Amino acid sequence: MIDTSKIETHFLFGRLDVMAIPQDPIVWVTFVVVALGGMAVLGLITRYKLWGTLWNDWFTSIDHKKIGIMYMVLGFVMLLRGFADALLMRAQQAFAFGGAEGFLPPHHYDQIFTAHGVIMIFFVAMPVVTGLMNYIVPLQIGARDVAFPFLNNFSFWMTTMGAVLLMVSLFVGEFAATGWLAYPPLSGILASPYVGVDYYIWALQIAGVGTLLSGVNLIVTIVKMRAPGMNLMKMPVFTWTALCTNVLIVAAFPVLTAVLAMLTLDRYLGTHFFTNDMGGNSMMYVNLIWIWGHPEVYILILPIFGVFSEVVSTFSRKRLFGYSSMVYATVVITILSYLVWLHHFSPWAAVPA
Ligand SMILES: [Cu+2]
Repeated sequence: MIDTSKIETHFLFGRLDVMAIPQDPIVWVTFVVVALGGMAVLGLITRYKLWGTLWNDWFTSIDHKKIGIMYMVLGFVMLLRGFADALLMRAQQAFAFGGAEGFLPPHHYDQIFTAHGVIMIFFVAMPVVTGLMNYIVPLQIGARDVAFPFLNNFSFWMTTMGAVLLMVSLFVGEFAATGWLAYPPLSGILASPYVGVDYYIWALQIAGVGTLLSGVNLIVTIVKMRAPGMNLMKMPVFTWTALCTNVLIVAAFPVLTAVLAMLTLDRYLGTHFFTNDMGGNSMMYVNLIWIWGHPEVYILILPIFGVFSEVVSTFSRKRLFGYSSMVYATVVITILSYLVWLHHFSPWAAVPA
């Protein structure tokens, strides 16, 4: 039994203390640059009196096109962070070549490595794909908006808050140093006692629920709000891939929510879902996370397949070749993606595909 009372917690700050302010000059420089850049942006918004527009026409908008654009902006902003992480990793590998230590201590490198994976999947690829579906699907089916426009805005802000939480971890505390899927026992309280994995859990939990809600929203939109006469086999192929993607989201994301909740219980209350003793089994985590994780790969790629199909047929000015076999193939991928998660259990299991 893990004695969780040994872990010091403080009122309001939980496990954060003075040591939460990073001791690393790389992080200080980043903080100064981010603070100056942030103030410059806020200054420009004030200078050009854009606060009203930003709040009324964008942040609180329930228009599917504007929410779609905000999703894609979020994705591209986070791409900058993910790209910076990639540069740091590659630079470290170049400097640390042949026995040299390089400029990043191992613990810091592991955080960058983890943050890069989490950012690229959850806060770059997902927002860009979700944004694209939000923008395009109602137009393709002739609907005025999605089925639940307010929920759409709420989903966007859930995803954004997850990204904000992840960004805060850069300057307060640390991020997980566990790899992007945080396998226990490494992500358990004994191997990772500090706040990194907690940031990981809450950022993904919040963003994951946002994604689930947006999945429900788009399924209802596609099923219930098509223009009269547009039966399923007349739907544009991008809408088909969007439908399959959102079915995958609604089936897979609750598993992510549950597995993260169990990891939370293990860490906070000393339960033993994934510990190596007391009846726990860390392989259960690996199974559950990949039952979400393999479909996740298809959540990201199916809409892009749809984009390829639409773009090629549009610019070659021909009807899409083999529309119905394309649709059936997409539906079969949707089902098959639930049956093959075991291929992630090989020794090179970190390969995310
Ligand atoms: Cu896979």
